[in-house]
Amino acid sequence: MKSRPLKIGIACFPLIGGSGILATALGSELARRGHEVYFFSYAQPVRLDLPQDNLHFHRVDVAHNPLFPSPDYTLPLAVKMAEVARSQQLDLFHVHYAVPHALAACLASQMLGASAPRLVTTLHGTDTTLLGQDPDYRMAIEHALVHSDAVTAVSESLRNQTQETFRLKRPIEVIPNFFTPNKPNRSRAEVRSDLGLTDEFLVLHMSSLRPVKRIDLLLRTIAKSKNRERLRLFILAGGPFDAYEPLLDELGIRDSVIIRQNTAVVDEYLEAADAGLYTSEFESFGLSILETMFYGKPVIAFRVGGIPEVVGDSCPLYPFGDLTAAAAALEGLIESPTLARELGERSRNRALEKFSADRILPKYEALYHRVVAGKMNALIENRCQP
Ligand code: GMT
Repeated sequence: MKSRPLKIGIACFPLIGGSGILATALGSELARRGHEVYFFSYAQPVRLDLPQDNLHFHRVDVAHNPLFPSPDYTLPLAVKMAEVARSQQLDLFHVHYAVPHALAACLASQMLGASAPRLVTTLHGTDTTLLGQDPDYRMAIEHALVHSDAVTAVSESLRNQTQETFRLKRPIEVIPNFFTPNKPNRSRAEVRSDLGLTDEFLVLHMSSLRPVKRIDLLLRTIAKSKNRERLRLFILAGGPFDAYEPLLDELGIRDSVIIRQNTAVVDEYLEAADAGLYTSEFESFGLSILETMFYGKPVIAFRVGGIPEVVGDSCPLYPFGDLTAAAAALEGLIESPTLARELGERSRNRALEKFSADRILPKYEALYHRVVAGKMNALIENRCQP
């Protein structure tokens, strides 16, 4: 029997960053499958194409009230979520990050009472790895996780770390991230010519450049390469690069590095690249790595967090900080196009087999229907109470 379409409210961060990108892709896929999806954020998520059938965006105004010591987002978000849930009769909220999204959803639910939508919280990392360690946040995160109807994590590694951090009695379901490539706007040749390349080996790095990404190690790996004149590192930066400028000169690699600010468009750069290089000290998943794999490009990365779950045995991974191994791996790819092609093909096959929308969407839909059915049962039980 075909399940009925659901009305789903998604709260996420709108900027370049895996969680918002994943939430946007999820909402768009759900809308394509006939569900009605309502996004809540303080700006339109970067990869959210509007207008689209079944997709709605509700901008939340950050409150700059002089009464408060700092701007407030959580309360206006909670109010907007409650208003839309009431007017549209949402079945569930699916929030990405406990802080502030699950907490706003908890408050919205309290305001709505028995008619509140169900709450699914997806953890992407920081709630556990950074804020979970902070005594000023820990109890609030625990509260949001305990009061969610379901909690998911994007990898086994993050699930285990979350269980260790919060010692929750509730299950956490692992639903990995997915990616759907878009047709690039420009050809590989056009992009490479725009970047001033002829036949150089193009190594791509896409990230927010947050400290956890270890851009110092990224640059040092390039500096160690014996094939420097044959390669270019292309950084699609989701944050400011200024702090690393001096290191370019210190390592003498300025001419080997091209930096562009990341926009919503990544497909054409993925197509133009020959490999991906990721030197994070932690990744709960590594969505950029998955995007690189989908384009059939080999990945060089460290064996940390959820990265082994994503890469599997498609490419070798290296102990964290082993720059000699990472630089040698890069050399191997530059010197052997056959090896690069083989590893790239293996990566693409793994990505398609395990992390396509068709694999992952049914997992979310099944979870949604389970939690919504739980609400129906609870309402019926309450009504039957003597
Ligand atoms: O890593 C970032 O800078 C962005 C961050 C985010 O919150 O959007 O990414 C996290 O969520 C992504 C989507 O699930 C994961 O692919 C990233 O691995 C994760 N980042 C970290 O764990 C450091």
